[in-house]
Amino acid sequence: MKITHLTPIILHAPVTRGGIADSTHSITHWGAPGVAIHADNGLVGYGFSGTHAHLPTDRLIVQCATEAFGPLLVGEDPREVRYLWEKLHKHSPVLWVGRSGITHLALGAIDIALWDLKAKAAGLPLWKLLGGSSRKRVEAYNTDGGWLNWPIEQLVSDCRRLVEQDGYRAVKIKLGSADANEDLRRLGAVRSALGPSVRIMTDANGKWNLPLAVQIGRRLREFDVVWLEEPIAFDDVGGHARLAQAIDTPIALGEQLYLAHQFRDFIHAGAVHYVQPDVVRLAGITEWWQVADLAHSYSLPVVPHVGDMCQVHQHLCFAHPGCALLEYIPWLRDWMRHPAQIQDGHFVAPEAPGAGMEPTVEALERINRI
Ligand code: 0YR
Ligand code: MG
Repeated sequence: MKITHLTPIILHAPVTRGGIADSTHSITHWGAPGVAIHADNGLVGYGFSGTHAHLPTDRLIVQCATEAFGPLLVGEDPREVRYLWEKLHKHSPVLWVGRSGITHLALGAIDIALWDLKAKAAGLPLWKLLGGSSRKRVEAYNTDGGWLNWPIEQLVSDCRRLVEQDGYRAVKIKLGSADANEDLRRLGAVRSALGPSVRIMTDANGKWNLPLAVQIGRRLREFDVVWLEEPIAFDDVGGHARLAQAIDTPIALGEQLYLAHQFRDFIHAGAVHYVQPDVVRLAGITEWWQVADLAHSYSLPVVPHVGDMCQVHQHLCFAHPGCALLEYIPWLRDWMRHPAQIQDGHFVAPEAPGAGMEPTVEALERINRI
């Protein structure tokens, strides 16, 4: 089996109700720039990054994947994915210009597409190829009711619907409002509406400085919050280590870390409790697995961030022993051939061969018009 060529793909999927915001970003679309990798036996592997759908940067990512990395892959056997990852990551002229950022996102999309091909060639869903079991329980927590631009009434009714109608037992709400007291009012309203047994996660998307994070972080105890996510700048190891000493609520982070080495530094410093590696921010499944093993060896739970809109991570969660919980956001579901299925707040193990990011035929037609 040999790779013949790569083709670029850019998906831009609308978000819920036309626009969402957290404390640092407002977006109307979720971006999935990526690649199709074609093999000489007719199989096609798909892999994507996850972005805020800014077309000029999405073009750079797919161009890096197809034009810079692509020629290094042609003629190779895609099933030798770990070898190819090393080849692209360590011994390529592309990495001379970028150890993270666009080159890393491009490599991530390629790595996912290679694993997709490997799983398709084996005729297996990725979780099975990786040794997982559909008997494992992987719970979903839902982030799509908790956006910062929802007025408090909408926030409360969305969270109620997710729990009472849709069967989720855990939801995440965004913090980092201009007025920190407003954050506490919103959190309090959600806690009273949902009652004591539903788990609530919080995410400040890096908005605060350290003293404010300590101040608000200490108040979170009143609301029995599972974790406080990205309270301060996402790459500040020392700041998070100090915060972890100062508050009771556990810290979650990782969605913006590019490198396994960065996770090592956070974990070693005691600066993170819930580890949130993202297969589309790290360089794909290959690097994600290293981070998950590392976190697991420190007895830290691995709760992936949903940059792939959970299509790949669900496979990884059915296979990795550190995973029992995964974020869910539905924006890509109409664009994927086999969208993730959730029943009673738990993922249903996908049966289709591959790594889970194959677009629908209609999505592929829409792409050509971007
Ligand atoms: C919007 N999940 C997150 C979205 C989300 C972000 O900026 O990208 O809120 O990825 O923090 O935990
Ligand atoms: Mg987050």
